[in-house]
Amino acid sequence: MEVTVGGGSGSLSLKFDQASYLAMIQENPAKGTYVTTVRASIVGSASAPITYSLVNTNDQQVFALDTSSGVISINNGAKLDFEVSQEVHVMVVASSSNLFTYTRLVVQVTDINDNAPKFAQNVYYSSTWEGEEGDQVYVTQVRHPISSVGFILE
Ligand SMILES: [Ca+2]
Ligand SMILES: [Ca+2]
Repeated sequence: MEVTVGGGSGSLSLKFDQASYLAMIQENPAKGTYVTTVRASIVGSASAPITYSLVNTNDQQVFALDTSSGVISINNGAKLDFEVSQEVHVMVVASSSNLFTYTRLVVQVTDINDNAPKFAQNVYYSSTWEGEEGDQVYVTQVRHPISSVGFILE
């Protein structure tokens, strides 16, 4: 995506290094966690300073952006919840004098086991036999919606 605005800049245009950016982040990241760095440059000859900003597609302030370096980090990581959404899209704008362009950052949220297991029944019955080989006897397996939990009787 390349946008040239205004008549004063001749053939100059502003362009992001990538058409879109992709980052993978574990859910519930800590504030300050690095996400990615976006970078745009002026195509032509000018070397004017470039300012970056986020387009607020939501008001949750999930991400923070350094307006001069293009470094994107986590501001409010509690909103990145794998169980709610596995992918978040953010629009980033670069501008320099009367030039601007934008790109898309796609953040893929990866799962961590952050939910306490919920048991489907209150009591589990299981039996073992005396004289079982080895010191560990596998008793039963309890399933909860996300993963299965095994219990070892020692
Ligand atoms: Ca979660
Ligand atoms: Ca999870």
